Amino acid sequence: MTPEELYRYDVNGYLLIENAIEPDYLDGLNERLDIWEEKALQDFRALPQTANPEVRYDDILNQEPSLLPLVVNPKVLPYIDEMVSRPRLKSTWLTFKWNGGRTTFHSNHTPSVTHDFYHFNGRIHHNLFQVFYAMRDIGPGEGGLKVIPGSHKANYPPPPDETLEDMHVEIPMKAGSVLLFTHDMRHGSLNTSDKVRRTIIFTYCPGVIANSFGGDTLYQRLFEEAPEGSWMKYLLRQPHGFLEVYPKPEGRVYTEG
Ligand SMILES: O=C(O)CCC(=O)C(=O)O
Repeated sequence: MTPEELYRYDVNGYLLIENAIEPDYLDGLNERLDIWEEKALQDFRALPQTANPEVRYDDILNQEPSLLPLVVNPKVLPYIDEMVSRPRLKSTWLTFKWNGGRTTFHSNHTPSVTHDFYHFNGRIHHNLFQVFYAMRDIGPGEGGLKVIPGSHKANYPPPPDETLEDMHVEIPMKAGSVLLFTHDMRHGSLNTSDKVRRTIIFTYCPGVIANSFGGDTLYQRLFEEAPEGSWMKYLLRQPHGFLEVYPKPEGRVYTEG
């Protein structure tokens, strides 16, 4: 990361990177996601009227093989390597948000939760690093993430979110861009448009942290299929709650700023 990126990320808690997915790959992914969106529409129609108009498919990586290259996306890997100690992939999900679809504001900072912890100890460390891809343009009001920049370093617990609206910064995104952020930063979203928001979200964590669900073998099949010594294999390995001895791929993939 460049010194400017490090400064911005550390102070704000997020960084937006455009053109993070090559146009041909993005088109191919979106063809696959069209099929998922048809299914999501059926699932959405089956929701009770009072439900949040959102459909989310967890563990999407094991269900949609076209997403596999995103695990080691060369535009994102340097940031993972630099800001997550001995990283591994924890969660993957696909979400569609229709008009009114929302994620209520949350974060785990103040009081902080160990699995979420952002801290600085000679370098940035995350226990939960979010990689949030826009699969189509997300314009203002179309459900882009709203954040409170810097709130990952807050010292007081947040007051009710409706009192903080003037602090919310909405982040519109172009299709194929990615928003990197610490889950310690307060964030939420609301789609007030008639466009369906389509996003893929991956979470990376240090190797000592377990998966939220699916157990330690969540990615075992993909791990076994990945080439020996590759970043793919490394990021798909099982968590190890104590001293981790699994060899990290040689060399850093980022350039020191
Ligand atoms: O889908 C959203 O708008 C929110 C995503 C989120 O809360 C997260 O990535 O932690």
